Amino acid sequence: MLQDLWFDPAKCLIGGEWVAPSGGATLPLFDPSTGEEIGAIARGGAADIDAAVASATAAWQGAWGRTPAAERGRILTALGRLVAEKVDVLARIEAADVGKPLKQARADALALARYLEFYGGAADKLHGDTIPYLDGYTVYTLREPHGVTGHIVPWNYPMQIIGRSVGAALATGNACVLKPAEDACLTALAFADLARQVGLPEGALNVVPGLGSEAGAALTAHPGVHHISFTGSVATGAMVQEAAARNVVPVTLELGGKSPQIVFEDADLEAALPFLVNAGIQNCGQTCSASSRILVQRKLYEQLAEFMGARYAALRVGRAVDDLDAGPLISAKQKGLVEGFLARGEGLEIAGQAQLGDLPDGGYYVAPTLFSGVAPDHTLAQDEVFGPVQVIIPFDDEAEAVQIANGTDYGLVAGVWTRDGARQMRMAKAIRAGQVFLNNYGAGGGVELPFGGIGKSGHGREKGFEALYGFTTLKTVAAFHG
Ligand code: TXE
Repeated sequence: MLQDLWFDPAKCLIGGEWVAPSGGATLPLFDPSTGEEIGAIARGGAADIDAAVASATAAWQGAWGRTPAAERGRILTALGRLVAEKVDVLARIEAADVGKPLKQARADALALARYLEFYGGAADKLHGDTIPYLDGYTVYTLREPHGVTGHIVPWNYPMQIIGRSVGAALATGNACVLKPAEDACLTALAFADLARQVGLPEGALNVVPGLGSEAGAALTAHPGVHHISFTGSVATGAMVQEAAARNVVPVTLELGGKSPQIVFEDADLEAALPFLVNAGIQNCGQTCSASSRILVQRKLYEQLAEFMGARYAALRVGRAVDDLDAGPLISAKQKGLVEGFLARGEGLEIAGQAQLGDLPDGGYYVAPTLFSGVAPDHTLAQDEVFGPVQVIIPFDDEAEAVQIANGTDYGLVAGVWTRDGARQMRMAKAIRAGQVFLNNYGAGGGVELPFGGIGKSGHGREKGFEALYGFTTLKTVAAFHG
């Protein structure tokens, strides 16, 4: 087992206590960098979810529900500080668990700390309105927590996604049941234990690791859960929404994308180039907002393909601890999925590809690959690969750029590179996406910036103040006093 762990990951954290899952079952834990089995995690099931929901209900109706907003904020702020102190250990745990290069894992831990700082500060600044109404009435609104919130988190950015979802839910007074991904539950458990250490009341945050089809399905179908936030695949997101619909429970879905960066011939190429490649290979391409399509105005096409191709050829891939440009993928399953896409790219021109050096045989590595001249309707230009694979697509004019950019089922984010201010404004309006970046991509991932998709990228908004609205329900109070 990993040296850095100070807890037993074969247990769940329910009601402030470490408890073995009811059947005592475990799942194997693999190091993606080597493929070696390095331990075991809890395989929680329906009975554990029942216990976690009961404990969250008691917290929401009890100590946590009575905690004033300012005090909730203080607890989250203290938790953010503790996370920041533990950045190195959290990064090492994450790197071993998900194969992320250490620097990127560290950035995730710092982002988690920043979410807690932001939502800690916001907790006592969310309020309702007074509404002018008929003579003799005073009308006001109250923003109240949903109650028990369920959080189903994927494996690609566990710490960041926990920060944006659990952070906002706790800030608004909800009690949470968190089901981390079976491939990445260690930092979720670590986080919940740190929360306990700073005095989060028992039951306010419960973590039940396990399979999606068992613990995940039990959580989404549970009648005691009042809101579900899910990040993952489109297919699973649809199942989550169906299950929640049976209990008429609201859901927030973040389901990834096929996000473009659109490069016009007047773009500042020097500024754009690092973003064009990094946004495709960060976290080995396993990023919901990865930019997997590069749309280039035809005049620049050859030059850009050459520049980007050279960057690809220089990329270094290694174990998480080697801390290079890219690590392994999360799992053998994900490696198989990405290799399937690469096979479907056979016959296409490869503008650049990283060389895999001397890597552990069992690790889940694939060579980052850039395809050029890809038709907009090709599977590589339509479907989410979730691996270090980008395509370059040429276009002639603005109208065609918009048509290609909007021509997938997804709509999460997009980047536009042009010096023409009027065109920037037109493109920002024309693109169907939850976030549009003008002359940048990702805007540094700011926790303040509302984030979410349209179309198959999902619905609802996370991050920023917007998330606080999503984790509350609005009550209107109309008082008649004559
Ligand atoms: O996703 P799943 P997987 C996409 C990406 C990737 C593909 C498959 O394209 O290649 O999904 O990844 C839980 N009820 N994204 O199989 O199944 C599961 O335990 C409730 C994009 O890992 O969606 C995990 O915690 N929960 C994405 C979470 O859902 C269930 C991030 C995600 O797993 C469940 C990850 C069920 N029936 C993958 N089945 C993004 N938007 O960033 C599974 N889960």
